[in-house]
Amino acid sequence: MAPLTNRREALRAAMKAVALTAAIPSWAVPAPAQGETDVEFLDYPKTFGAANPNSTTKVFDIRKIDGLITPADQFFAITHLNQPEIDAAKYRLKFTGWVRKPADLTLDDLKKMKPVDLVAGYECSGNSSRGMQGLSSCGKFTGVPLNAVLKHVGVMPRAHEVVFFGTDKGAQDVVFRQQTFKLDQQYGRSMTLENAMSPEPILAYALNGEPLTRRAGFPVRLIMPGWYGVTNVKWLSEIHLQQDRYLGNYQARWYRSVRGVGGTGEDTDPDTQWVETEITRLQLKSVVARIRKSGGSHQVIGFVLNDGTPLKAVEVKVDDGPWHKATLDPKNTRYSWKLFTWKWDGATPGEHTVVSRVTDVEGTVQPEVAELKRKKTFLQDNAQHPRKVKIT
Ligand SMILES: Nc1nc2c(c(=O)[nH]1)N[C@H]1C(S)=C(S)[C@@H](COP(=O)(O)O)O[C@H]1N2
Ligand SMILES: [Mo]
Repeated sequence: MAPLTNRREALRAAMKAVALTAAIPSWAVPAPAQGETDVEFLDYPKTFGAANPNSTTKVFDIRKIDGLITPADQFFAITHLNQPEIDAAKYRLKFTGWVRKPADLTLDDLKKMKPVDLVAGYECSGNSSRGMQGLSSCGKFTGVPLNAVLKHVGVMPRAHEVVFFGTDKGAQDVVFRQQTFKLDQQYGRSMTLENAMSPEPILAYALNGEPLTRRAGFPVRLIMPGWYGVTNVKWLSEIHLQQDRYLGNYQARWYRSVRGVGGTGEDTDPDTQWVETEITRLQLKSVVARIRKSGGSHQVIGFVLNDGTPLKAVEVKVDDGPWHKATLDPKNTRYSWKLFTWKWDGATPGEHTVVSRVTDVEGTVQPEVAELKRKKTFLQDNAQHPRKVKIT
């Protein structure tokens, strides 16, 4: 990557070039001015982001946020099985099960249909303070609405469940009572027909105006805006319509949430109910991502992820001080991540804790860490995340 100063010069030049067009969200993160610096976060582990050749996980360093769109080469990635290399010319997307015309669509067939752009911000459901919130990104995807494609192939009345299979395949543990089978299975996820026919999901073939990279699921992937990343099946090979629920590994076992509800709050309380659910819609979350020093003032920048419900407020708190209302970037869209900023005046030198909290119009408030105490699987951790910073 180019040194920061060169990048800044390049950015400034780019900003001039695009003048008042909407290409760069200059509001939330204004063009860097002379003498602006990033405030140091003290909470990153030394090994953060270090390239591990054996890792199939790629994190996005959220301290680098400089606009709504994450560059494709910095986009986070999770790969559970292999990363298929697919020849676009030979690519076929199969439609099977309760469809009127079982079909094999080519990439060109899809590209001939009316395209839509969708800015979608999402995170892996395993994203949390443990990984410095680095399993999240936001991009502009281009593709065709899933409902248009399903209408094209024709949905039979028997179909209630839509299953999406990736080309990737690998041995997965299938536990049945005392037995564990190691079975070769494709990556698969499903949703109800009603969700699949809603206007939102798309079969995407481009990210930020370029064909998907291999890591991002070339040539075609599902994007379900407002849902956790696990739904966004990459290297899509087959869409299968069936009558009954699909219980594949990544739908019903590896990814699920288990939390205690009711009773006194103790696990042993007989009134506790253990609620087990699938991983679908993004739980309301906000994170402080970057802090910039400009003259005597500081700008706190962060993002919100959620299911698209309009937001009521984002607030920021320093140490034990009061909550201050942050400002949302007018360029945010319903399913983008929502950037916010708050001007921190009078920051004193030394170490501080900075935390954000988001509330939506339904009255849902982002929980504190302690409120998620009864959640057993670490997924869907949307707790407030106090950040440690050093003001110089
Ligand atoms: N085919 C396939 N699709 C997949 C996965 C996978 O392992 N195989 N990982 C999922 C998970 S768990 C996440 S969080 C997202 C990550 O999307 P990204 O790699 O584009 O960031 O992809 C999802 N789609
Ligand atoms: Mo994930």
